[in-house]
Amino acid sequence: MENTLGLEIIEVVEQAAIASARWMGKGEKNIADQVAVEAMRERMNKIYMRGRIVIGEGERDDAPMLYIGEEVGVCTQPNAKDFCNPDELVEIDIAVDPCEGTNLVAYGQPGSMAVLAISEKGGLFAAPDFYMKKLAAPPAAKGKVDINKSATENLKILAECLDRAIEELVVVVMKRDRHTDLIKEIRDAGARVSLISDGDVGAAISCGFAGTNIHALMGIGAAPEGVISAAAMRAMGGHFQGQLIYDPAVVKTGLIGESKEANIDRLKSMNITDPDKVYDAHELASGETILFAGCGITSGNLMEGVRFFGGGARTQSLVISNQSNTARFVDTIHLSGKPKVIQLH
Ligand code: VTB
Repeated sequence: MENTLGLEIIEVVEQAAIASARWMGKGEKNIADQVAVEAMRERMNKIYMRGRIVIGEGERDDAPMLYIGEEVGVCTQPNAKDFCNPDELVEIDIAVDPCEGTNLVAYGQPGSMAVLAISEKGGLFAAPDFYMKKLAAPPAAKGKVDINKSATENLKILAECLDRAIEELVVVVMKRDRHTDLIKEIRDAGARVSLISDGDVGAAISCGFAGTNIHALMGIGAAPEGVISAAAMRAMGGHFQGQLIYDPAVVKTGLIGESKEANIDRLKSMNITDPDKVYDAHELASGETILFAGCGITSGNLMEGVRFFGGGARTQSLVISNQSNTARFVDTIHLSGKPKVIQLH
């Protein structure tokens, strides 16, 4: 599954990023998202595959495109029998976030990306639309830091694993009221906090790469995106743990259902009987084959954003594969008309 898909999914995230980047800085987060969804779906439906969205834009009734359960790919289309042999094709599950960090795009802020993760059927955790407490850290700290431990303890472990002083560590936390105590604890422990307004997927994945100057992601973000982060971290051997947050009182901002009790019932109906379970990357992305792809919309720690030039655009993407054990940065020049001069620098 990996060979052709690995290349095609680059184009899927590139197209979403380019479409969204046209709305950068225009203060229209819904449009920036919508055009990314449309572009991602259109390119995805040209891939010779039998795909199913397991994490997407929402339930079918709320989201017309890339909704949970939507079938995507050439071989799921009504006339597929004419050119696909369904028996030969592996069914794949796909988690998408065509515009991760819609506010970032709308306000021209760094760190937004078009992202997706792919595995064989059943290989990605179909996370409910709740929140998730997350801990991401570099490969050297994998299995050593633990979301059940305090931030202070984890920072000590992280400093040891990375062979540096706590004061040298940078922890990314989303700027939210729910993180007031966490931010204080990290600062009291001696580490430095990088506050972001949105976009914790990019922050989580940045922990997997040396040289980003990000050593951990801590705090509560959205659960579905947690699965995409976990897929990337699983594929590159980084640390990722997530725990569902179903109590609206813990989140403080954002809507997660009517009450804690109603949310527990909803989880039960999804066969999640232990709502407090801590999931590691291998449980959130359990498939044998895991592929992650992301393309910068606005520039961030990992990738450049989309840059338009007369006659085209230039993008930077990242594809991570647990099969080839590669994290591949792809720099692409997209020519929309007749090429004039390709500017290399
Ligand atoms: C967003 C977004 C993140 O979580 O903040 C969201 O920026 C949920 O948090 O990247 P709020 O409801 O408090 O805004 C993410 O989407 C992903 O985890």
